[in-house]
Formats: sequence, C-alpha cells, structure tokens
Amino acid sequence: MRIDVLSIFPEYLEPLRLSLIGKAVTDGLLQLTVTDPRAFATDRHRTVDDTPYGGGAGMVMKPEPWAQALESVLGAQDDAAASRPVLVVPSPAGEVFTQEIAYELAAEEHLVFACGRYEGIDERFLEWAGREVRVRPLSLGDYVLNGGEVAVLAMTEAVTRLIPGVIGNPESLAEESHTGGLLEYPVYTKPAAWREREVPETLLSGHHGRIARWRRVQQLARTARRRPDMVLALDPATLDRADLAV
Ligand code: 6GU
Repeated sequence: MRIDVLSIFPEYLEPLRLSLIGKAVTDGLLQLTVTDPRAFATDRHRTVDDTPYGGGAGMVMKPEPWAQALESVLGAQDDAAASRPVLVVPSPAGEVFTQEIAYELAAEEHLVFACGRYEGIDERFLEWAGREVRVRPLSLGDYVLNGGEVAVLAMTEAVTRLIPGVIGNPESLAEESHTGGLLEYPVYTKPAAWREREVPETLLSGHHGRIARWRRVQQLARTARRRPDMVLALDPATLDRADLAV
C-alpha cells in the first residue's frame, strides 16, 4: 500500500515513522510520504490560507497549493488499470470513521490524506480532486480538533495494522472490539491475587467452555453498559439462547 499525506505541519506526522507503522515502511509493506502544500505557494510569504468569502471567523486553505501538492503525489498515475486513489479528507463534518471503514481503506492500493487546518480547504479543491480520486471526508467522532493531522495518525494506524503482514499475529485482529459487534471482555494476568483482588475463578478453571461462556457474558454486559447503541445494532441471529439470558 501507498499512503501520501498532505499537511502544512509535516512534523506533526513524524510519529508515523515509529513503531509498527515505521516497521511496515522498513519492511516494504507500506510506502509513506508527507508533502507540505506550502512548498507550492508562489508568493514571497508562501501563503497557503486566506479569509473566507462571505465573512466569518478563521482562515480557509487556498485551493492552488493543495491542487499542486495532490498532483505531485498522483504524478504519472502508475497504470490506467489501477483503481483511482482514495483522497481522505479528515474533517469533523465527515462521515464517522469506523472499523468497517478501516477494513475498506486497508483494501486500497493508494490513499492520500489532505489535512486541512483552520476552517478547512476551499470546497473547489475537493470538487476538482473528484475527477482524479475518490474523495472521502471522514471524522474521528463528534468533537473538534485543530486540524486533520491527529486524525491522520489515528486513521493510518487503524488502517495499516490491517494490512497482511503488519501485525505479527493475525489472530489478535479477529477477537478485538468492533469486529464482532461487541466490546472486548476484561483481561487479567499474573499474579492471581493482587492488592486484595482476585482474578475471576472461571479463568483459573482451565475449563475452555466455561471460560468462553464467561467471556461472552462479560462482552454482552460491558457493551450494554458502555455502548447501548451497539447492543441495539446487533443482528439477533448472532445471539444464542444463553446470550438472551444475560
Ligand atoms: Cl477528522 N478533523 C478535525 N479537525 N476535527 C475532528 C476530526 C477530524 N474528527 C473529529 N474531530
């Protein structure tokens, strides 16, 4: 997979060089670039933003430096047969990014992230970009960040860990929260007693059937408590009779 990030604060994306994502780059599973649209600004002050037409607070990113930055990463489009890249536009006004969307993006060959700052990027840039790429405005959730960079760190981590070979043990992907529609069960390790607290005895029983049942009950109870919206969205066909008793 190839990921290009467009940002006027490229230092913000340094953490992408660390840890598992950094290793995916070193291992050749991921090609990653960060491009600063300011490099394509032509005036003496390298201006990338301006005041909004119609008035209002804040600044809007000018379309031209962003268009040139995008063109620079699209370059000579490798091959006509390849599917068009996806341009992810992090924005609190986007569709909410979910594990399902992470899986969709992980199946792509080429992602470009355009991190607007301030009030966003001139809408004409997005309309124009739609001719070359599939534009996908995505939000991390219902709160406001100063810009898309932190969202790109989160989305890139969620997506790249799904690329085959990036995670050592693919089984860890199967069990985690948000894949089966329920949150994960609580986990414990040694010692069996710690500061007057015991590990639930079922987990010490060695009885695989009982352990699986206990974990399932914990998942249902925890999800009902923390995320009632997820319980309502469950497919009833995935629930067995023992589940319904919880
Ligand atoms: Cl993707 N961007 C910004 N600026 N704020 C956000 C967000 C994204 N997701 C939630 N809040």
